[in-house]
Amino acid sequence: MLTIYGSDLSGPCNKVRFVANDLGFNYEYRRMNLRDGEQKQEWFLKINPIGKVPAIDDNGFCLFESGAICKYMCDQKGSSLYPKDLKQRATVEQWTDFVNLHMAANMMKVVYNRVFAPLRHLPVNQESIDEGLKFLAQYFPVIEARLAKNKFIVGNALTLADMTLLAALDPVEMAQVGLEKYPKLTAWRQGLKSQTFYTQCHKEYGESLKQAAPR
Ligand SMILES: N[C@@H](CCC(=O)N[C@@H](CS)C(=O)NCC(=O)O)C(=O)O
Repeated sequence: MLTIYGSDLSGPCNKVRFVANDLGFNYEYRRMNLRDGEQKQEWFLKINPIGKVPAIDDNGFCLFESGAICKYMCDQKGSSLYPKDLKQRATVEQWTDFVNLHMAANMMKVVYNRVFAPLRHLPVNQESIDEGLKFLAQYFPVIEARLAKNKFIVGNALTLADMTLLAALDPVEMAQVGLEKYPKLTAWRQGLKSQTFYTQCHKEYGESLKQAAPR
C-alpha cells in the first residue's frame, strides 16, 4: 500500500496528491499535524530525515521531495505526465523547474506573508511580498503566451509542469494575487480544477485553510 504523508495547506503535498489521483493510485493519505511538529517526530524522521512533507512510503520504499515522488509515481505507471522520450522529458523538466524555481518560489513569498504569517501572528515582510509580486508579474505573461498557443504549458498534453503550477497557484485568491489580466491562465486553471484528480484532493484550497484558524 502506498501512503502519502502530507498537509492540506502544502502546495508540494497537493501536487503529489493531484498526480497520485490522476494516475489512479490507491493510497492512504496520512494528514500530518505540522503545527504540533509531528513531522519532526522520530517515527517520521525514519521516513523523511529532513522532517518535511510530502513524503511517501510505498511498501517500505520511502521517498521525499515532491518532484522526485511525482516522477517515481509517473514512471511506475508509464504516464505521459512525465514522458519517456528524451527531448519531451527534458522539455517537461525545463518548464517544471521554471515553475518551481521562479513561479512557486515567488508565489510562496506572497502567500507566506499575506496568508500564513497573519494567521499565526508572525511578522509580515512587505518587501518580500513586493518582490514576489514583481517577479510573478514578469512570469505570468510567459505562461499566458504558452497557453495562447497550446492547451497546456508544454504542449497539448497535460504534464507535471501543469500539476506543479496548478498546486502553486492554489492560494491565489487567499493571497490576493489577481489573475484577471491572464484569461488563458484563468481558463486553464478553471479547467483543471474541475478535473477529478483535483476534486478528489479538495474542491477549493480555502476549505483547508479555514481549519487552520489560529489558536
Ligand atoms: N521542496 C520540498 C518542500 C518541502 C516543504 O518545505 N514542506 C513544508 C510544507 S510545504 C513542510 O514540511 N514544512 C514543515 C517544516 O518545515 O517543518 C518538496 O517539494 O517536497
